[in-house]
Amino acid sequence: MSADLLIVANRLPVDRVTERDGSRGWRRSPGGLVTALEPVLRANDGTWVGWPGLAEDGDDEAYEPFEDDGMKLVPIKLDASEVEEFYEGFSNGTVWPIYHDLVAKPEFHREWWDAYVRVNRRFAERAAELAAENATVWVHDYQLQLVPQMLRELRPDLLIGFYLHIPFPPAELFLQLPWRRQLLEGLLGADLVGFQLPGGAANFVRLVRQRVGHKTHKDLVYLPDGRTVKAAAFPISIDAAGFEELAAGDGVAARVKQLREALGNPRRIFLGVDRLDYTKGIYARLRAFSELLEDGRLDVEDAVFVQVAVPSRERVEQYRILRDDIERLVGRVNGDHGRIGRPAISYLHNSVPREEMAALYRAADVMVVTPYRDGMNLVAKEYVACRLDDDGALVLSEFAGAADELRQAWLINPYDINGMKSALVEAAEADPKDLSRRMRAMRKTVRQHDVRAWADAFLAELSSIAGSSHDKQVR
Ligand code: ADQ
Repeated sequence: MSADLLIVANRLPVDRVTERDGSRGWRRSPGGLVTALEPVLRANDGTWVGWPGLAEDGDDEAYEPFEDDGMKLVPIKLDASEVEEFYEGFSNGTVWPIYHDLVAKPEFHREWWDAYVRVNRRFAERAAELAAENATVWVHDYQLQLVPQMLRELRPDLLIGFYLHIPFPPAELFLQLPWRRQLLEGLLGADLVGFQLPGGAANFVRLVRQRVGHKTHKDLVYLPDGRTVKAAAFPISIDAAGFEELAAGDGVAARVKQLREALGNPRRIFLGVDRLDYTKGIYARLRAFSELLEDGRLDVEDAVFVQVAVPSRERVEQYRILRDDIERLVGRVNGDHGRIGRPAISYLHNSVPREEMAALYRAADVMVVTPYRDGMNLVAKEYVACRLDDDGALVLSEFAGAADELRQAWLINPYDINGMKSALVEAAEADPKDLSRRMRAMRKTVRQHDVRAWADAFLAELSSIAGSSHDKQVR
């Protein structure tokens, strides 16, 4: 196998599953990244390298390269201690909280770092084996920040792009990392380092200048070996047309009606949809809603909050604590404010199929997206894409990357509970003309900047680097 385009990501676009009859199979993960990269992968006869999402199960066949629906996939094996130390540990217990403004306390363990280096090397070595001469390799996200440098050492002929899906923090936070220099040098192995927002790219370039000592000019870093690395923003998006089509389906319209009825036909449905993560601000938003009921500014007879939380990182202690806190709050609010058959908060701890998600988006009058920090937040964009009638209100945290584009949302500071409460009431009571003006503008933005445009922009920038005379010399 020899690929001209390689995608390297922590997860494969399919999950290893056990069927009812006990046989093992693969199930396509429905995420936007797969939708975005699939056409690019096909057009370039590309290959995707990633972990299938379970600790090594002894079934070696599961780790052979295979094809799924025309996509070439190469699984990488992690054993149970690597899942614990590389994935749950360094990736999600150290990097994730530091890169999200220290919303939770990061932990630093040298053995977690050792596992991170080891697993990054495994990904790099596999990519080096698979890539054709002068191929393009696109490495994704915070779990694999060392891969660009490791890969470049093994294969200097390759064109290497890296994209970070989460925020890149300011120096004050990043500098806490005992391995800060190694991480910066890891990323500098790429020709192009992509971020969600220009602020992330600027933080990175400043750190490289101050801490690694390389010369920089605007978004460029000049390395002593003559190579140039570009750092730039490529805000990710969704398959907007796909969501519109889904939302327009007959089944979805019928389901919207059922949902409203099941909720007691309230005048206003508020909706939250998130991975159950402490960065998403789920607890504070539910508290804001419950205070509105207490204050009498909302009434349980005509307002309900639907919160769908998809289980996430359940073996990490902070996530278990968060789940307990949220579920205790939901119980208390429903106990205090609900009526028989009329809970104030309708809470699901579950993953929801795509059609059901579209129905929920269409049923919701106010979408509430309140992360303390979020690289982009695709849920906000999905809601907008599904509002086919240009109605509905979006309440959106200023600290989500999406706030840069969705300026017509009710933008809030998630730390300011009173401000959030006012925005929820204003959004729920807004004049339909105002709603329609805002939603039309946001829908236009999401349609114009969809996930295809995102992938095309990144890869076009990367190949223009390949074409620049400076890099030709180096290669
Ligand atoms: P996430 O932190 O996972 O992504 P987000 O961008 O909102 O956050 O994407 C979540 C995805 O999961 C959405 O497509 C949503 O539809 C889906 N989802 C959420 N709850 C679900 C449920 N209960 N059932 C089924 N699906 C559900 C990371 C970064 C983000 C960045 C993305 C993409 O943290 O900031 O936007 O990557 O780069």
